[in-house]
Amino acid sequence: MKHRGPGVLAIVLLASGALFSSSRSLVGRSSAHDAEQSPEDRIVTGTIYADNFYVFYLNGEKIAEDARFLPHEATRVAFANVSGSAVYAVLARDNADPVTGLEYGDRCVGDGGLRAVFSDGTVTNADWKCKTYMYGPTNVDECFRNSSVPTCKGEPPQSGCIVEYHGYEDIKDSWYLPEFDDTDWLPAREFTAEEVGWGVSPSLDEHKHLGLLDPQTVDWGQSRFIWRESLLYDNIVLCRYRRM
Ligand SMILES: [Ca+2]
Ligand SMILES: [Ca+2]
Repeated sequence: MKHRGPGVLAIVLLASGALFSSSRSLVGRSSAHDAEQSPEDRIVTGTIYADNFYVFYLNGEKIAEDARFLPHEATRVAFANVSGSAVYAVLARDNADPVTGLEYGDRCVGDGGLRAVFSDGTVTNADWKCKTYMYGPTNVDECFRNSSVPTCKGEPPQSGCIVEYHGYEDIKDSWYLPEFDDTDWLPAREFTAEEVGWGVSPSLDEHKHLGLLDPQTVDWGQSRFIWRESLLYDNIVLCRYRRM
C-alpha cells in the first residue's frame, strides 16, 4: 500500500555530489595503500530500501537519507571505503504518527521494513543489531475497537492510543558512532518479502530526478529484510552492523 507521509522531502547526498565534499572524500587522498586499491575497492556503492524512510551513517558520518518519505522505493548510496572495521548504522522509520502510532488519518497501523546491499559484501541480515526507539500503539484493543489484528479501520480510534519512546534522547548523538556500546541491543529479525509486502512497483516517472529506483530492478544479493520484532508496532528502529 502507498503510505503517504507528512511530506518530508530529503536529498540523496550522493546524487548532489556532496560525497566528494565530505571528510571522507577521495579527492586529495594519496597513499601507497590507496594506489594498490582498485576504484571499486575505494568506493563502496550500495542500495537501500526502507518503508518508509531511512538515514544512513558509516563510522559515525552521515552518508545519505531517503529521498522521500514513501515505501516501495530504493535509493543508491556511495561512500569512500575505510580500511579495517566499519560500523554501518541505519535509522529506519515507518510512517507512524508520533502521538497515536497510526497513519492514514489515524485509521491504519502501518508496517516497516529495511533492506540494504553494499559492494563490499555487507548486507542486511540477522547479524545486524537493532533497538526500537518508538513503539505503539501498545493498547491496540482500545485503540482499535472490535479488531484483533488491525491494519486499517474505517473510522479513527474511539479512545486514545499509547505510544512508547525508548530512551532515544540519551543516545541520539552517539548511537551511530563506531565506539557506541550496543551490547544490549537485540539481533535484527529477518522477514520475508511476503511479510513486508514486497512486490509493489513505485510510480517513479515524475521523480527520476531524485534518483529513485524500482526495487524490483535491484540485485539484492544475499540481503534480507530486517526490522525489530514487529513490522507493525516497532515504528522507529535503530540498526547497527560492524564490518570486521
Ligand atoms: Ca510504512
Ligand atoms: Ca507501524
